[in-house]
Formats: sequence, C-alpha cells, structure tokens
Amino acid sequence: MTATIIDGSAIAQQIRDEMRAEVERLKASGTDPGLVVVLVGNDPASVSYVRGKTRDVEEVGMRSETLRISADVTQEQLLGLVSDLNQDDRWHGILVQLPLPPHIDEGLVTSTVLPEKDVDGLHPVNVGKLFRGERALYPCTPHGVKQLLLRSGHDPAGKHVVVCGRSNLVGKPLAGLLMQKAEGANATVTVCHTGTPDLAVHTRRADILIPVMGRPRTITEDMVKDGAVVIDVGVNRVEDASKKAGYRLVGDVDFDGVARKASAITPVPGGVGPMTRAMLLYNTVLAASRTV
Ligand code: L34
Repeated sequence: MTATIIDGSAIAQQIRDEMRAEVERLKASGTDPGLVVVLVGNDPASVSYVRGKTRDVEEVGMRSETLRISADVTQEQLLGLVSDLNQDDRWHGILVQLPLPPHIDEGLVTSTVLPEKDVDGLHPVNVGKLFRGERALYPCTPHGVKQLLLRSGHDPAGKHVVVCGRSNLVGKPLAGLLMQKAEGANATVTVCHTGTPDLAVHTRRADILIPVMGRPRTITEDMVKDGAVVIDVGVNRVEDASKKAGYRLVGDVDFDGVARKASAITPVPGGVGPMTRAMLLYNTVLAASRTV
C-alpha cells in the first residue's frame, strides 16, 4: 500500500478561515479577542513555534502580544506575571510556552493561569473536565490531532488507537480525548511509553498510530500494520549540512518506509504542527466567546 498524505497545512488553513469569521462575529458584538504569549528564554524551536502562533493569530484578525522573558526569571516573578495577566481584561487567552527552564515548576505555572484563560488546556480543571468528557479548553495538539483525523475522513470511533508517549502536554490528554464517549472519539486507546518493554507489539496492532516521542524516525515500517493511519506528532531537528539553517525537521516516523505500509500519513513539517497552531485560535475564540 502507498499512503495518502494528510495535508495538515491545508486543514489548518480551513480552520483559520472558520476562525476569521468567528473573530469578526466577536468584534461585531463588542469583544476584541486577545491572546498573550509568554516566552521564557531563547530556545530556537520555541522561538520558531511562537512566531508561527502569532503569525496565525494576526492572519485571522486577532490581537496578540508576545512577552519575551529572560531565562533567569525567578519562579516567583513568573507566577507574578501570570497573576497580572489573569487580571488583565485585554487578554482572553494566556499561553506560557513550554518547556520552561529547569528551576521553574511547570505544573505550578500551568496551574496558576485562570482555567477560563487557559488556552493551552493544561490547568487541572481543564484536564479534569477533558477526562470527565465535559466541554472545556482542550490542549491544542491533542485537539488538532482529533480534527486532523476527522477532517481527513478517519473517524477514530471503534478503531484501535495506539499513542506512543504520556506527556501532560500531548500523550495523556490525547488518549483522554479519543476515548471519550462522544462523536468523533469513542476509540479503543492503548498508551505506550518509555516503560513499555516491547513497543512494536503494540504499534503493530494499531489502526491509528500516533507517536509523540520526540525521537527522530523511531517508528519504522516493520512496526506498522498494513493500511494503518499514522499521525506523526514528533517535530525533531536533525543536523543537515546541505540546509542553510544547518538542520531539517523530521518526525518520530521513518516517513519513506512507513508510507509504503500505511494507508494515510502526516508529513513533518506540514502535519500536526500547523494544526496545533490552528487549535490555539479555536481556544482563544472559545475563551473570548465566554466573556460575551
Ligand atoms: N505551552 N508549549 C505550550 N503549548 C504548546 O502547544 C506547545 N507545543 C509544543 C511545545 N511547547 C508547547 C507547541 O506549540 C509543540 N508545539 C509546536 C507548535 C507548532 C509547531 C510545532 C510544535 C509548528 O509550527 N511546526 C511546523 C514547523 C515549524 C518550524 O519550522 O520550526 C510544522 O509544520 O510542523
């Protein structure tokens, strides 16, 4: 089998077009939706992701500001900043880009953002609501993966989904979202992680395989069932002297090999990444709508 490519950039564009209309509707009713992004330090990947996010926000006519904070900020200062943003009515959404420097407790920071402004969906209240199957702000990458599946004609209902990775940012909430008893979900979900002795035993049983490992080209052809749908969440920088930047992006999937076996596959770049950014717009619109 040769896989069809699931075009994340094109589907993200559809969502941005939908969000542009929502932003106009909000503005007409007197709400000017705004997103503030807090970027601590100068990690090149984070800088690039945040730039992409603010570009998308501007494209749909939303206000945004990025606060660049030095990596030696204290935890107390950062929590103080988040509390100020919580009180600031200009911002309907607050996003603190991860990872944070090691001296800062990420769990504490994500718990300090008000749940109703938590467009990352990482606050315990939003996490809890997701797992209870209630409406909430859901984390952007998991929600993006779900939309990518649905809009490319791969409804996960009744399918065996195997997620490789258990992070709070993606793996855990993605499993929670796809196992919900709800339309567009209702999958049987297996979660593999670094404690899983034989990964391939599980990946080979997946109808829908979703690696979120951050390990370049780890999923090889022999680990994938014939006809599986593969959603590659990994975005890894690998050295490439032939590129001007000195690196290129690859996923967690060995694309060329796996594309021979899968029925559909997402590329990196241009797969899940743009969807993560699109769902941030969706969450910001949702957060702003609630204040109307
Ligand atoms: N708080 N931190 C918080 N929320 C998030 O949702 C994220 N994530 C992850 C890292 N830290 C976070 C992101 O924003 C990963 N992530 C992310 C966002 C966008 C892209 C990739 C990861 C993206 O735009 N990827 C493009 C290529 C970008 C490039 O050229 O560097 C793509 O096509 O895959």
